Amino acid sequence: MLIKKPSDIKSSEITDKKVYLNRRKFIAAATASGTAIAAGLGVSRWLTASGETQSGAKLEGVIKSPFSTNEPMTPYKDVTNYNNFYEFGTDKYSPASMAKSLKTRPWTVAVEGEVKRPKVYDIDQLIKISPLEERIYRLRCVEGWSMVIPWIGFPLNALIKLVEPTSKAKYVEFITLYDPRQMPGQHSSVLKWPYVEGLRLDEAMHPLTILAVGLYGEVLPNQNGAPIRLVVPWKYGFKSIKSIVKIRFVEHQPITAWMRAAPNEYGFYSNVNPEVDHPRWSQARERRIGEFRKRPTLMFNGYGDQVAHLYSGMDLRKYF
Ligand SMILES: Nc1nc2c(c(=O)[nH]1)N[C@H]1C(S)=C(S)[C@@H](COP(=O)(O)O)O[C@H]1N2
Ligand SMILES: [Mo]
Repeated sequence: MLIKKPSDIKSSEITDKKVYLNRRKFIAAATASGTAIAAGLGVSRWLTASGETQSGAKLEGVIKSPFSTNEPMTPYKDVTNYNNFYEFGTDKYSPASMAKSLKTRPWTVAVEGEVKRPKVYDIDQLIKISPLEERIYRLRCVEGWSMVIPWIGFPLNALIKLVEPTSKAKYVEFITLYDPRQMPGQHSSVLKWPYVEGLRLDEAMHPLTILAVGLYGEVLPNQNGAPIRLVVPWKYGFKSIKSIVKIRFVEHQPITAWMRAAPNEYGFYSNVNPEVDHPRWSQARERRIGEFRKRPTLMFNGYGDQVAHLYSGMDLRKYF
């Protein structure tokens, strides 16, 4: 099985987070108030005395998933400081600081459209519909880099079963918060806002598709898409839409933010495929963050055994 036994975990993976947090503690200790707070509380709580719902709070009772990879995880500091989140700027380093001001409570997710039980879920209610699982997945960005991230979340299909799609529901559309006062990148016209993504209903129902609410044992940092984001590990990273406020079941294929911006470069499916290049660069290889030498990109990002059947008979050059 793919479940990681404690003996399989490299000590570098275990120490990385501690070392990083100690460094953060050290920085905080430079300010008077930081010192007092850092002294009394556990590493993941000291930043956020206000409790469970804040980024950095520890998530309890998380079960390990058999769908996890046993590859070494990307260091916490890279996962949380090298981000694509255009609502907070187009460079990789700005979301870590710019997204601090995003208010993730109160937060609701409206589930609507072609479903028998449409509902506006409060985020704290939504998190409880299914047991939280740790899923260590590869994430392959269309730009040519990749990471291995220990997400915490639950299968999207748990939510889909609750709302009961009608026979007309063929696709699922996901929509990010639109609030330019909180998301200054939305003043720029680099994309048409809000960010929109979509999946075919069978892709959305696939057991690998999750809604993530945490990573590395903690509530999701804002820059990673708090309070709730999609993770579809066999597709390019941009399909994994962040900070979702609406999930809509529809009859027709949604037009996603990236298709709208550059339809010849970003298709609806966007399955990781080393044989179909991006018009402006090859997708044959990738750089795993933290590694020097490039490695070959795997078909469906290495999840082919689980997902290839979804696309049997489809021309993946046409449906890219
Ligand atoms: N709303 C929104 N979601 C988004 C993006 C974005 O700019 N806005 N960037 C996407 C891209 S290109 C990638 S690679 C992943 C990055 O996720 P991470 O920063 O948690 O690694 O988020 C995706 N989700
Ligand atoms: Mo990406």
